[in-house]
Amino acid sequence: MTFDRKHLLLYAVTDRSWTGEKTLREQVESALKGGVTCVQLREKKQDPAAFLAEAKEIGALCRCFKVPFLINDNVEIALACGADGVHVGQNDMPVSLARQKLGPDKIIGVSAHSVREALDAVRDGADYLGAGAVFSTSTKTDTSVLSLETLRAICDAVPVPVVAIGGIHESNILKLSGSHAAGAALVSAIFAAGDIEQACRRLRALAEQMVSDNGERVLSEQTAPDRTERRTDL
Ligand code: 3NM
Repeated sequence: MTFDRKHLLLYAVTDRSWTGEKTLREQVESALKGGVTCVQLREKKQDPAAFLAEAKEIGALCRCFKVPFLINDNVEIALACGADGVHVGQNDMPVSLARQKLGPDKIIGVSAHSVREALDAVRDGADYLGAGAVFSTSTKTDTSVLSLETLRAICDAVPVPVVAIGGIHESNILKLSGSHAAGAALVSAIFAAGDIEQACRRLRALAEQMVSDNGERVLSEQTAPDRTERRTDL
């Protein structure tokens, strides 16, 4: 799949905390129907066999909707299930090793909390960055809140798109307007919602409004160097 900044517009990161009445697969299907543009399967406790079976099932669903499907932090599962790529954190597999294992065509996203981490990730082969937490969140406890100035500095420092993450809900997503983020990544605002499909429809409209302020940045990215030649001067 050819990766584009538009895929970061409304990015769903899974969490099975709110499954029960519905399976995670059903919840992801509702999110896809509601208009999410990327899905990351994030499993921290699942045993490998169950993780792989679920990844195959949810990956097939994402393919039907032509939405990129990424695996959090597990390159082996990503390769085994034919995912479009992975997302790695600063304490996960090094980006250069993930790139080596996945080859040049898979998507690699990397979490970055500062301009330095962002530049290092791009140098090592990241296709996009996740920057956060942009607001306080109880979904991930080992993260701290970035200022909106830092988010914008990260977006402006790198030649790849950046998705904002952490504590983003319908009530605050428009505060990211003008940050130059390509979109918003959300966990609880999607998976804890009573009606996931409707929540995603509303979030999608708000995300579109949020990025419509970023016209200048998109134009300058279009004139950026060819991304197939990985930058080594960062
Ligand atoms: N990564 P919610 S914050 C998975 O700061 C994740 O890098 C973060 O969950 C980071 O949308 C986060 O429910 C959790 O706040 C985001």
